[in-house]
Amino acid sequence: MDQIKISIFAFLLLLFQNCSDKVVPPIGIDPLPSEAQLNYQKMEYNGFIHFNMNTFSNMEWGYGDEKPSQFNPSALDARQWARIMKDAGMKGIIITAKHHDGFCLWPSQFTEHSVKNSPWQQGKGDVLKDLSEACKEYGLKFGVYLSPWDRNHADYGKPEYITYFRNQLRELLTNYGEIFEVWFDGANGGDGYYGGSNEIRKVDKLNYYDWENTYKLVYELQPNAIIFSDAGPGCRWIGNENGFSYPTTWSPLLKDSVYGGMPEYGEKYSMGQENGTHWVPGEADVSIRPGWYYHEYEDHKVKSISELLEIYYRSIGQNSTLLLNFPVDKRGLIHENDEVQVMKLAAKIKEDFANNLALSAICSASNERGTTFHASNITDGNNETYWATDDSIINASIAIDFKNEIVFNRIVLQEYIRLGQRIQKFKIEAKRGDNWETIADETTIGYKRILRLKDTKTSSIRLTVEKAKACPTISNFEVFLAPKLLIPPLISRDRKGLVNIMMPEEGVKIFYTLDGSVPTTLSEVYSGEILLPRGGTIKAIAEYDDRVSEVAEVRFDISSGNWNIIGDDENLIKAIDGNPDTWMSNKTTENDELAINLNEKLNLKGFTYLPTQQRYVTGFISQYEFYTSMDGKKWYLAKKGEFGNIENSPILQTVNFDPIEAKFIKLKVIKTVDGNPGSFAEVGIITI
Ligand code: FUL
Repeated sequence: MDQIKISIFAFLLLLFQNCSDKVVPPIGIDPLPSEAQLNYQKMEYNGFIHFNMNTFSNMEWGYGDEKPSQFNPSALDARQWARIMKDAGMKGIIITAKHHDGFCLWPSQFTEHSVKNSPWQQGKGDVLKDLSEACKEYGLKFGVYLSPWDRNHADYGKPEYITYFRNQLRELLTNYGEIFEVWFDGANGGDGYYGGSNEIRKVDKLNYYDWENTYKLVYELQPNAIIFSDAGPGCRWIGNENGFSYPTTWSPLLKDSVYGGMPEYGEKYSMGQENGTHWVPGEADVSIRPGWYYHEYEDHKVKSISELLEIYYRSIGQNSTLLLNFPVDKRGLIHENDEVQVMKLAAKIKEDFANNLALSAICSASNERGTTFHASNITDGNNETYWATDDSIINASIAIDFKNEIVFNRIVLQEYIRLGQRIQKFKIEAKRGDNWETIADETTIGYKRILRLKDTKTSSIRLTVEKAKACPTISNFEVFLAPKLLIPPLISRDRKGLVNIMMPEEGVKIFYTLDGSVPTTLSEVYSGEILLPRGGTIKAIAEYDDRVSEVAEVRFDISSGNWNIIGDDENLIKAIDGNPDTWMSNKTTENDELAINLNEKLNLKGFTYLPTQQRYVTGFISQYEFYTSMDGKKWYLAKKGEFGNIENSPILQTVNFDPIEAKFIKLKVIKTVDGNPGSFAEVGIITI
């Protein structure tokens, strides 16, 4: 009888162990995300809007002495912003309710420095109301940027300002429905108007704002809001304004060592820490143009599809959310150029992730935690199910077997972050014949990691976790073959006349012509050896797998290889080095000119001038005189004139004149837009 009892007991114990094995999930590894943070990370891609007084004062950081009368958009339409962002695939929008200059886009009852005293809608308008309603209509979440620094307010730097700041916060978080993110910028203190004091005010960034109590207010009014700052607590700045996070990016942060605006943040903390104490995921912010605010002179500088795609893969693909900024223009609209580019990105993302090759594959793992956390959870399209191993098993592999050989170049991985970010090191192998070949050696995964790999043919892919804080938990494993990005190739030429054609992606072929005809796949293949020192027209296409790009066309004149600049400043050469990203300017506006010895007699028909292309503009030449000479002593005025719209459109300026023979040229600055010495990125001649 006892025997039977023991057997029944043993049987029940076994049954219990088996059952518990099936249902007991791994325990979470601290720090863990909150529900609100999980929802926020799932949003992945959001839009930022910088639109405020700076849009009208043409500044990036207004001083604070601007007048409400300056704010007057002619055709503001927040529904256009929401439509574009929705179509682009974004999930939420954050707007600069108040930037450092202190002007408020809503009719705050605590200041006169707001839309209520502007001509826009006779002072009856409220941009936040318009946008929050548009967001609702388009199914987007809504967030606000409220600058802690206020260069307009008389009390900035004193305790009274904190009350003002919180009063404003209360208005924003009470009157516009649900707010998903509250953005507190790290730029704090400096010179400003401050109610007419016009002085420098420094604050103790660590203590002045008493952030803990401000956060309390936010959570009291909007319990699910994510608070952004360098130190979180909801999400953190990624440490640069390029939109790039890091191949190793941790969501945990040593939060208590960080405060907003600390100088060493970018280098020391922005990538998160393996031993971080709080869950504060990274948010990568970047503008679609060089500036955060609209400047007509950047209409030609909207980021290209290759730049935007790079940002996408280096932010969302590296365990952070992406916040892409649109500088809304003076009309109150997202500019046409910006819309075109962001929609190109949307189309490319769709194309890259169109067909998940892992969906019909068979998964197997070196270890599975009971039967609940089995291998095929990683390909079931459900992020709430995941593969996990037994607690004691950290080094484990999971393989995906395709029925036939496939070709792929992207892998998407996701950890089940509800249980913490665990993986510290992993590798990916592809099966070639009977061997496994390592194709990637990486560190973190986190919420999402996207690997861009070479086109690889295989019948099976294996992920091996080599180091983790605890047993791995992986919810998603996707495999794609992203088509090559086929944009018109970028053509440039150096001083010596050597043409460079950039391949947008490895494996893409470039075909070109020099006789003016349209290139086809039967034209010459570019291999890096085209010399055009005497000029010519080059047309090129990119090709991959029988698909071709649009044609790129560039016309070059005589290159500057034999020229000398007159003068001994070593920077002068930057004006003729063939690189539009380098530039020079003279030290003063006195005798502000650039003279060049062409070292041969040429029949000149005109000249070209490109001002600096740097983000911070200076010395755009608006009035010039152009001289020629045969001996460098006697100069003849070939042309004088204006670069009419250079302030707004600093692109290559081309000037033609009646042909004249010359060995020397001189471009003399008569006037620049800002009164600074002229900036010369490139000067060229026209002979053809
Ligand atoms: C920075 C600000 O100073 C910029 O003007 C911009 O708002 C950017 C998003 O954050 O720190």
